[in-house]
Amino acid sequence: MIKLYGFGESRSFRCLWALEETGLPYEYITTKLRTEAGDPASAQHSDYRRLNVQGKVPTLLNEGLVLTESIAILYYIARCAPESGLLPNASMDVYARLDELSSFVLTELEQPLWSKGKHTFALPDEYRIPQMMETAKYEFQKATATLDRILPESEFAVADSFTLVDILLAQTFNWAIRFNFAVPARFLALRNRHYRRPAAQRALNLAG
Ligand SMILES: N[C@@H](CCC(=O)N[C@@H](CS)C(=O)NCC(=O)O)C(=O)O
Repeated sequence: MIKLYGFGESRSFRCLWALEETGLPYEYITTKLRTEAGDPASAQHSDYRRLNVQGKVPTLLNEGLVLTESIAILYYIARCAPESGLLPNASMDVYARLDELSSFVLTELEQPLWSKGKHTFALPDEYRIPQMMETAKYEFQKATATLDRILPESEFAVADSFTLVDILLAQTFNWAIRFNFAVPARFLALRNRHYRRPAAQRALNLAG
């Protein structure tokens, strides 16, 4: 059975939500961030770091397979449950668009959010640059303005149905809200629309 190690509404939430969308059987293991390595539930514990060298979440295990990148885990879950439509049965062009948007989320949209996280709590004190916050706000504003131009004004990002890129977009805007970034009304609505899905609500309950 699939095991997913995760923490709260961090990037692991993408994967937890996807599992809930599919109905696949799985076990969710809360893995605490920023706790002492001696805590057996800590992402810094030596047992966990044997699975995930960086001591980060998420990690997915399934029958000897170990995956430690949220996007790879999302695609894997989607491929384990083709009937979920998280990866739609669609044309090459639709797939290419889905890949492009996934890449945009990871390389453009979430980077300023992660910059804020790194320079607020994740990096050692001596490597934090307070001025980074203004840069992060500027970069996020640029990324959302771009997305506003490239994302169609439809219910779903691609293929007229809910896919993994909708999870990625909604979870990333949720992250932006939690980190007090200025999220345009259109993307607040996107986040709210997709978070109303029963699978998202179940995942929120599990994530705690
Ligand atoms: N590229 C990885 C990044 C994973 C990552 O950085 N996870 C964060 C939580 S969102 C983490 O575990 N950070 C460790 C910490 O903050 O101590 C992915 O997308 O899965």
